[in-house]
Amino acid sequence: MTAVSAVKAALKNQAIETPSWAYGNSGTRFKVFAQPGVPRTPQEKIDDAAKVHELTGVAPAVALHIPWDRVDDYAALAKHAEERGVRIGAINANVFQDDDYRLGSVCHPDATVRRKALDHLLECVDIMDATGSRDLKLWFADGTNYPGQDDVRSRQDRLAEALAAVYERLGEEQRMLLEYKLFEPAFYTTDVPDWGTAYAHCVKLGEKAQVVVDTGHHAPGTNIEFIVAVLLREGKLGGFDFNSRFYADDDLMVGAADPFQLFRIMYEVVRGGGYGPRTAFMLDQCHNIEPKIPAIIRSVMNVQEATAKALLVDREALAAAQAEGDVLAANAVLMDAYDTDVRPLLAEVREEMGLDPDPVAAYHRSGWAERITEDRKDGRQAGWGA
Ligand code: LRH
Ligand code: MN
Ligand code: MN
Repeated sequence: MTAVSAVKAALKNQAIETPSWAYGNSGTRFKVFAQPGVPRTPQEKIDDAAKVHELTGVAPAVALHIPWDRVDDYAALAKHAEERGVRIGAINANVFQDDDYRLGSVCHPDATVRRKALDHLLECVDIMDATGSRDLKLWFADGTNYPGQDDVRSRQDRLAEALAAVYERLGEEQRMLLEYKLFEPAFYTTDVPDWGTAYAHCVKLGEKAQVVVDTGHHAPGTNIEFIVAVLLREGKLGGFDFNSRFYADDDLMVGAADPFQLFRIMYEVVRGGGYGPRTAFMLDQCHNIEPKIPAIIRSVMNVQEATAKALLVDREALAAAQAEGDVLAANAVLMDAYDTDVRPLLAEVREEMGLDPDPVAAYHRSGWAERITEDRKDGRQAGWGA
């Protein structure tokens, strides 16, 4: 039986990274619903992220998206974060929001566009240097819409060339996290559609290149925990973009659609030795209709709950049942952990960390929502893509 004290210690050390873009306005392609108090600047996004960390104790980093979080002085931005008790997490490159990228970015048939995209990726590494960020997260919207539109294999060559140039530029402690996505915005081929493609590129590049699993980027029914197990076994799991999906890349709160899947993923993480700082546990979500900060707090708590359950799995009993080929007993061990109500345990963990046992209630009592609504009345609210 896993000692509860060890489980608690592991939970106290958890680090979940929140995304700057989740604090800004977002929507679907049909409508962006503006919310009061939304940050106007990257600094204000960091302030909100710091509030989430203050209340949960386990969200010490905030991921940036460039150019959405473009500032003149990145070292000053990192200092702003540090002064508020958080640090800059992954730098997310953005080579998908420019007219030049209609036919792709690093896979584009025109070398001039490819160069422009590569320059942006290299600029992101400069930003990592300035902010102390460890991870460069690369997601490419590249792909084609129609059979014959472009040569699929040549596009892989162009991709490999760009990735190699970025890899070369990475510092000793820096990593490149390559994110895959089944489809969207490209509808016929996507240049990095699955973990196999991402893995193949990362293996060629070397140790500093790792795969990132966005939980919303798979076909329905995909066994994501299996992918996690395999990537960990190969030393190639760099991290997660956590969110929930019902249909496609819905970007809903992690653990909302399928908490059991999240538990299964976290179990493989724990089982495979991936529970630690080498795995970046990031959220990648958009809160279109619900209040953003409470939704992010809730998401952090959902990851904590899945993690607690994963840590509670009686691994000895599980191994014994598996060795005996006792299918039902083995399954029961896993389900016992999943069915445990870990909320009292997490409340205790928070109290031991000097936190309110109920971070959402603490947020509502804090007056932060009223304060930002008042303070941020003037100016342009940051939005997805702004
Ligand atoms: C792409 C994606 C990727 C982007 C983010 C905004 O769908 O998951 O991680 O950077 O959304
Ligand atoms: Mn993502
Ligand atoms: Mn996505």
